[in-house]
Order: sequence, then structure tokens, then C-alpha cells
Amino acid sequence: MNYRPTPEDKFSFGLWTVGWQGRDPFGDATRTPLDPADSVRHLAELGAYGVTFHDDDLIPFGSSDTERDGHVKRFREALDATGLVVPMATTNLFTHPVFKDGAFTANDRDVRRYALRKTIRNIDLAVELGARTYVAWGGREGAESGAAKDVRDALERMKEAFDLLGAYVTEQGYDLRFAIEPKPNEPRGDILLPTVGHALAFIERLERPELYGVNPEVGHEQMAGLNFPHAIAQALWAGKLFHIDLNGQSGIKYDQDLRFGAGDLRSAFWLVDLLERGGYDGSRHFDFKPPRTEDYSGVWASAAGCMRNYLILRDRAAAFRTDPDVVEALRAARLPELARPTAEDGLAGLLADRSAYEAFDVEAAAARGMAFERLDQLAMEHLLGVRG
Ligand code: 3MF
Ligand code: MG
Ligand code: MG
Repeated sequence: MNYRPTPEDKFSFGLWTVGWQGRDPFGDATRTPLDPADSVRHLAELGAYGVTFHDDDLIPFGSSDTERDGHVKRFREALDATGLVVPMATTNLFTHPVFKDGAFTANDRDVRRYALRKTIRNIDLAVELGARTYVAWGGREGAESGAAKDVRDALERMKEAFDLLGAYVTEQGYDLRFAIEPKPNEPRGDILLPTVGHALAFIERLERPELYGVNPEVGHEQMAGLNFPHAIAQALWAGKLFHIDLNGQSGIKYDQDLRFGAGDLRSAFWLVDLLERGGYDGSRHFDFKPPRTEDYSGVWASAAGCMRNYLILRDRAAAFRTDPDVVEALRAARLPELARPTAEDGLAGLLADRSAYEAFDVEAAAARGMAFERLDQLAMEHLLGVRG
């Protein structure tokens, strides 16, 4: 195995990832700005298939229309020259001070109207560049203090915003779906729609729920102490995994955005196992930040590491699934039984079945071991590369 990525692997990167200059709340930039066209060329050389962007990553905030056309033209030329595609785009509704209290849910109505217009403008560009997914991360939709935000009103405004955007893409006839990206906190003290579960419930209250799915990020769920593969499994089960942000995170702390595979490696293994078996055919999108300790050779090493780790884990997960000992251990752990309906005989059959209750030997069932430890040890050995 050479673990060399190709466009068929569908790896994509945000311009803001490799282009992150290393500015954090305590320190200035450690790297010079990167030209988007250079990012495209480097990513293509590394074997990526796609590149994604916030409006302001491509067209600096405040550019004139002529400047805007120039930036788009240069980007397009780089795409054409490399064959990289733009599967997704998104809006920056968090950097400019005007968004200090949020965008779609800012208390200030003028800001809400401006945020919608900014988003719509970039949706047009996204579609022009071929994107089929539009991500929405509500970075500053939240609060630091209780009375500052009436959360029920804010959710109503959030719904209004997404309904308007849904109406816009429908009226334009665009083939574009939205993917909502949850995050529990940072930069706000608390952010609305903090987890995948919250976002899934929210989507069901929209006017056109079929247009919306989720864009879960590894680190964001883990910041809330949640199991990321479980969140992805539920999104897949609901038919709502429209996009994904892959990165690494070590436990409940600030959003680390480590390269994929760093942080919780076991979780990364189960995630790749799930994505590869679960019918997800979208981009494997990396939303990471090469640490500010790195120069540009470190940035490209970090980006290459994201893809290489995914491919290694894909290989390890496939070896796990095809190992006959694992197949037997899965049977012993009753996984095939979990896949079987509990009452194919229907409610009447269940109620008439004495063996289900009256004659059921509860103590004997309670005494049966589940054999999960042997199964998990096999997984660990595959992950560690000592089997198969
Ligand atoms: C912040 C994020 C965001 C979103 C991005 C795409 C800046 O933690 O993850 O990255 O992914 O806005 O919508
Ligand atoms: Mg993040
Ligand atoms: Mg993200």
C-alpha cells in the first residue's frame, strides 16, 4: 500500500485551512498570506480532488466589483489548470465586527438582512463554480449571557433565514443543498444548534427540510464530549449527512482543528470504518489548522498527513471487516441479531409469544456474556497494524 491519494478518494480542503496564517487569541500570524491559486496548485499536487472556500477567503472583504472579478478569474484559471473542483462553498459571517452578535440571529435586524444578502451573493458564485453543497456554520449565533439572547426568538430568526435561503435556491432552480455545521461554543460562549442532534431536530421544522442536512466536524462534537461516529451514524440513518469536516481533537477543550488522525485515533478509526461502509459518497473534507509552529513545508506535510491517515485507516478498517476472526467475534457479540427486527411477528405475535415474557428465563439471559472485549481487542490490533 502506498497510501497515495488520488482524486477518486474525494479529498477536499478549505482555502482557510492551509491558508490559515496562525493568528490566535494570544499571538499574531506566524505565516505570510497564501494566494488561493497557489493553494489550489499545491493541493492538486498532493492528490486532492476539491477545494472549498468562504466568500472572504477568495475575495477579500470590501473588494470592489472589478477586484472581485479578478480574484474569481485567477481562482478559476487555477481550477481549470489543475482539474480541482469546488464541491462546497460557505459564507464568512463571523470575522467582520459587524457580526459580533451573530448574523442570521443578531439582535440587530439590519445585520440580519445584510447577512442574508452576503450569503445569497456567495451562493450565486458557489453555483457558478459548480458547488452542490452550501455549508452554514453559525459561528457567532449565540451569546455569553442569559438575557442577551431570547433563544426562542433567535431560533425563529434562524428558521426564517434558512427558509429564505431555501426559497432563493428553489426560485433560481439551483441544484444546491445546505449543510448546517453544529458547534457547541467558540467563538461565542454558547452557540445555537450546538450538536448534530440539535441541528437534525431544527431541520425538521424548516419549510423544505429535504434541502437541508448537516456538516458535522470531528472536533466540534468532541468539544461537547460526544461520540463523533455515533453522531455520524445518526446523520446517515436520517439521510442527512450532506458533508463532513474531518480533523483531530484531544478531548473537551478549545477547537484544536488538528490534522485528521491526530487526537482521538480510535474514534478516527471507527469514523472511517463507518463512512466507508455507510454509503457516504460525498467529499472527505478536511477542516484543520496546520499548527502555527509550522512554516509552509510543515503546512503541506500536515495536509498530506490528513489524507494519508484517512487512507491508512481505510485500509485498517477494511482489514478488520474481512478478518474471519472478526466475523466470528461479531457473531459472538450478536451484531447480526441487532440487525434483525425485534418483532417480525408484529405486535399481536409479540403479545401472544409466551417465550418472550411468561416463559422467558430472565436470569439465564442476564448471565450471558456479550463478548465485546474480544471484539474490541481485535479492532485495536488491526488499528495498531499487528494483524492482517
Ligand atoms: C469553525 C469551523 C468553520 C466552518 C466553516 C465552514 C472556519 O470551527 O469549523 O471554519 O467549518 O465556516 O462552514
Ligand atoms: Mg473547527
Ligand atoms: Mg468546520
